[in-house]
Amino acid sequence: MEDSSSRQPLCRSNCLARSPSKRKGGKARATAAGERIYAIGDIHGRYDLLRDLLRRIEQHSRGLPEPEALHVVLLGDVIDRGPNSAEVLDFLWDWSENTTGQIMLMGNHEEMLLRVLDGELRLLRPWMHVGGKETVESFGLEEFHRRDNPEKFIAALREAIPSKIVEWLRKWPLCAQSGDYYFCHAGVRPKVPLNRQKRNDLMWIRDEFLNYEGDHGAVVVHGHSISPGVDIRSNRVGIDTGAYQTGVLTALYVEDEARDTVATDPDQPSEPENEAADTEGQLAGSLFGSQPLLGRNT
Ligand SMILES: [Mn+2]
Repeated sequence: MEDSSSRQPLCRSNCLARSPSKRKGGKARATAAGERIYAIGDIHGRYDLLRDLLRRIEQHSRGLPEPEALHVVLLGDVIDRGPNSAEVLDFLWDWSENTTGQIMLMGNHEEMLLRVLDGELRLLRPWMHVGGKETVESFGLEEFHRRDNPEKFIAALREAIPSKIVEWLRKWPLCAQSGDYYFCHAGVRPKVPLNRQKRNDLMWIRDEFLNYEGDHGAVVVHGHSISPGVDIRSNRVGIDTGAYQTGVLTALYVEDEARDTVATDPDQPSEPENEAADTEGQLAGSLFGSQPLLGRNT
């Protein structure tokens, strides 16, 4: 069977692949025709929640008619703070190798890691304090202390993180768009066209974006700023529900004019359907093997 999701790719790197559909006053916002999208908020090293949420997404998607194209968009900050960043990256790498249709967007935490690896010594200590400590520990290193030699530490970090992962991380795009929906990690600068947004704003912006009530040209689906539940506004939808602390990792489902949320429940973790197959190292195969969530591998 032909892979329809790779035939109709969501915009990846230049944010220009699809222009918003024409809307006449009051018409509901819609994705590009036939695109089913699940956008996932900040995972922050919670491998357990990522697996749980993907099971729920698969179930949600199975309950709907077969889509023309299916995408999972990760809104960045997959690492730091939580305990299992190495596993998260390893899983996402395997998943990307085995199926198509997922899009990982760069968050400010991925950027910090890359800048540290590129030798930005002054970032080391601040990064440790915002969750870099947990990431380096997940790769088997001890956190960086003031007394440590930063060059040596970075050399050890370069050894610890597989270079294929680092080179792949560097390629993560900053945004994606489908119809009236625009996806990025932090948000956009108000009054600047979506195709002229700056890298720094897309990954770091907060109040100027969060407090702006005007139209951005598309509904911006973002993470980065934690809200107690899905933060639905007319011009944006925030889905960072603070997973690393709350145990609630949230996904927004959009397809044509439909919208829904799928989230983990800290009181009721979802159970793997096939415990034996659902073990480390077989993730992509077991989750999506018989009934792939993303793409149809031939
Ligand atoms: Mn962030």
